Amino acid sequence: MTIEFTAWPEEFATAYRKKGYWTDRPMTDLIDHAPQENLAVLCGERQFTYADLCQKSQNLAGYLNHLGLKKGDTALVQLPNIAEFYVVFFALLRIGVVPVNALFSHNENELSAYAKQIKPSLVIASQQHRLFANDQYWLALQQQETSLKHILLVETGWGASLVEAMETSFQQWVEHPNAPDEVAFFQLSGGSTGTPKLIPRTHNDYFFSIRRSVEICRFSSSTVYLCALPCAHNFPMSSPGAFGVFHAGGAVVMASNPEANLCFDLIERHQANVVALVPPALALWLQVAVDRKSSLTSLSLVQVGGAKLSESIARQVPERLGCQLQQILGMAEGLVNYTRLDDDFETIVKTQGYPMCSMDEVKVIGSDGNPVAPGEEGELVTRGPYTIRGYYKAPEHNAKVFDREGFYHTGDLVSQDANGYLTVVGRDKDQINRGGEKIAAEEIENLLLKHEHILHSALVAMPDSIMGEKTCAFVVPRHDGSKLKSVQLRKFLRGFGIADYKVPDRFEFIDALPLTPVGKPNKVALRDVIRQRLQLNNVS
Ligand code: OOB
Repeated sequence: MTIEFTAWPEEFATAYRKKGYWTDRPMTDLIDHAPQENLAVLCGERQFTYADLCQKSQNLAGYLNHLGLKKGDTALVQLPNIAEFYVVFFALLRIGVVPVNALFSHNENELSAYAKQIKPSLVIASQQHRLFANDQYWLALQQQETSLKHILLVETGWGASLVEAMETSFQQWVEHPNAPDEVAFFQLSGGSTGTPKLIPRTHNDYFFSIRRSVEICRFSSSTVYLCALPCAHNFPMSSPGAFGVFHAGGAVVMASNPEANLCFDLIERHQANVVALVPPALALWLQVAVDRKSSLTSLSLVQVGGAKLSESIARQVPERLGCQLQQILGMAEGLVNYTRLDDDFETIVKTQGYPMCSMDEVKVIGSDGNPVAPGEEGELVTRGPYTIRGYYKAPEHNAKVFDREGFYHTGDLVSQDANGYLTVVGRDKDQINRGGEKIAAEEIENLLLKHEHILHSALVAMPDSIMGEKTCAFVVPRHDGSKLKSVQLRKFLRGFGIADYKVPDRFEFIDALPLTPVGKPNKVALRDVIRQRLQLNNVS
C-alpha cells in the first residue's frame, strides 16, 4: 500500500532527475551518512551523536515493525521541541510509516481533523501536553478512528514508553522506507479553508530542498543551530533547519520556545551560530539584546521568515545582535526563497529573496491571470522540483489553487524586481498570519456560527505592533443575543478544543456585515473598520 498523492508529470520528474535534483535516495541518509561520532542534537542535559540517532531510530523502527506497523500505515505525532522528535521521524521513515507532525500548540480539534484524514494506526505524543496527561482523549480518538491501535508516550505513564522502545534492540526486521518518489511524510498547511489541508512530501522533493538550502546558507559540520521555532514546522525542519544541519554534519540545540533570555542562555552555553525566527520573536530579541549582546558573540546568522518582517526591524539586526540577517519567504507546500549571504544590505532588509532553485518556475500574475510587468504587484504562482502538485485528498480545493499547468497559486501578493527578488506586499487568501502562525478565517467563522446567538461572523486581521497581525472576529448577534460577551465567546470556542493561537484576540459586535457586490462579507471594509477603531482607541 502506498499513500496516494498528485505526482509530478513524468517529463518533469525526468528533468529533475537529470539535473541531479532528485537523487532517488531516502531521507534516512541524512543521519545514516552523517559523521557518526559528531554531536547531532543537544537537548537539555542530554547529548545525541549521529550514531545515537541512528541506533535509537533503528530500535524504534524495529519495535514498531514488531507491533505490526508497516508500509502504507500512517502515524499522528505530536511532540514538543525535544530530540525524540527526530528519532521518531527517522524511525517511521525506516519502515515506510507516514507521519503527520502536529504542532505542539495544536489541540483536539486539530489532531482529530488530521486523524480523520489520515486514519492513523499509531499516535506518538507527550504527557507534557494537556491532551495526553491521561488516557481520556486517546480513548475518544480511538472511538473516532477505529484504525488506531497503538500509542507511545515520551514519559512513562499510562501508554507504552517511547523511550523504552528507543533503547531496545529488535532483531529480524528489515529496513524498507517508501520509494523516494512516494510520500515520506505530511507537512501541515497554514490553510484558508474550514478543514486543515495536508501536504504530501516525497523523499525526493524534500531531500532536494534540504540539500539546496544547505548550499545557499552554507551550513557545515561547524554549524550549531538553535531550534527555537516549533520543530515540526517546515522552516526549522528544512530551510535548512535541523535536517539541513544533519546533512551538513553539524549540531542542533533544542530550545523549548523562542523566548529571548532562554535562547540567549542556550546560545552562550553551546556557542550556537545560527537561529531561525519569526518576526515577533526577532523584535523581542532586539530588545533583550540591548543588555545581553555579549551572550551572542557566537551567533553569525539569524534567519527570519514565516511572516512579513518590517524593514525598520530588519535594519537593527547587525548592530543589535552582532550578526547577519537572512530573509526567507517559504511555504510548507514547497517553494522557498532566500536572500543570499553575499547580497547587499539594502536587498537583505527590503526583500524576501529569490527562489532557491533555477528550476523553480515563478510567475507574478494579475487578476486576469497574466503575468504583470516587473515591479508590479500580483499573485505569486509557482511550480518546481519541491513544490507539491496537490493537497492530500482535497480534489475540490486542489481545483481552485492548482492550475492546469500545475502551478500552485500561493495567495501571496508580491512584486518581483528585475533581478528576480520577491517582496511580499499583501495576501489574497482568507488567512490571518499571526506572527507566523496561520489561521484560516473560515475555520473559526464556522465554529462561531454554531453558537445559538450568532447570526453571522467574519474573522479578519487587525494590525499589531509586535505580532504584525492579530485576529478580530466581527459577530452579528441574533435578536435575542444582544448580550453576547467576548469572554463567553472565547470560552465557547475553546470548548471545541482549538489551538490557543486561533482564539480571536478581539471581538466586535455589529448589526450587519458589510457585503461585497456578490454578497460575500466585505473583509476589506471590515479591516478598515477595525483599523479605525484601534486608531480611535489610541487617540483617546
Ligand atoms: C512558512 O511556511 P507556512 O506554510 O507556515 O506559511 C507559508 C505562508 C506563505 O504563503 C506566506 O503567506 C507567509 O507564510 N510567509 C511570509 C514569509 N514567509 C512566509 N510572508 C511574508 N514574508 C515572509 N518572509 O511560513 C515558512 C516555510 C519555510 C520557510 C520559512 C517560512
